[in-house]
Amino acid sequence: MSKLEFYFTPGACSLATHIALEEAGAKFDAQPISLKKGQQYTPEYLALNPKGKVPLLVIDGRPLTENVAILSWLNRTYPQAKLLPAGDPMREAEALSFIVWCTSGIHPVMSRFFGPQKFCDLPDSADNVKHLAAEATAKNFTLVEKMLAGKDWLFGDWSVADGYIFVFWRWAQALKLDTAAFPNYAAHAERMQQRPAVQRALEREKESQAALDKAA
Ligand SMILES: N[C@@H](CCC(=O)N[C@@H](CS)C(=O)NCC(=O)O)C(=O)O
Repeated sequence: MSKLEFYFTPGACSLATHIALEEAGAKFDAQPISLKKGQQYTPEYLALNPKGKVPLLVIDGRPLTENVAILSWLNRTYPQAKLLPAGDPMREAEALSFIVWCTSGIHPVMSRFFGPQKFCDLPDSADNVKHLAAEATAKNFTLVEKMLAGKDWLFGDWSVADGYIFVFWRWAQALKLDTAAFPNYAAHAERMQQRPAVQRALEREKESQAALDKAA
């Protein structure tokens, strides 16, 4: 088996990969870094990931970035875990299409809440950036809500697509967005929290956050 080093930040989008690692039963060294403290910009980290982002999975010394690429690699490396739908290429492609939308459609919109000044640096524009982000997020969540109607999981059995949308649900709660219109999505988040692999990932993220806060 490959030696895996997983760089992540508690609560960040790297949770999608963190959950998949746990669901796959992978053995890995957890390497939490603090984005708040700028640890993504240290020379050591940039040597591994010049983009200065999490997640990063170093596989036998070779760095792999981008959630979608890492999730695809995990799916192929741990086929027994069925991280993407197996046996039906179209179904697998649909799930892949969905996680690409997570990374390119949902995530960038929600990023506006966390750094509005990166999207518009005109004076007093932050509230407007966030207002527009809230509208666009509600549209995205409406699509997710419809996809979850009458289903436990997005693509039949649990897949990494479910892990990915859980990240955004948690962000919405942390941001105190109004999510009352999304009961299917809320129930999905409840189901996610019942999964032992998800509980392990969340527990490690909690402990890692405490350690990062404590460190100088
Ligand atoms: N498309 C990338 C996005 C990675 C990304 O934007 N990660 C954020 C955390 S959610 C980050 O590391 N931000 C640090 C920064 O921009 O300084 C992926 O899905 O892996």
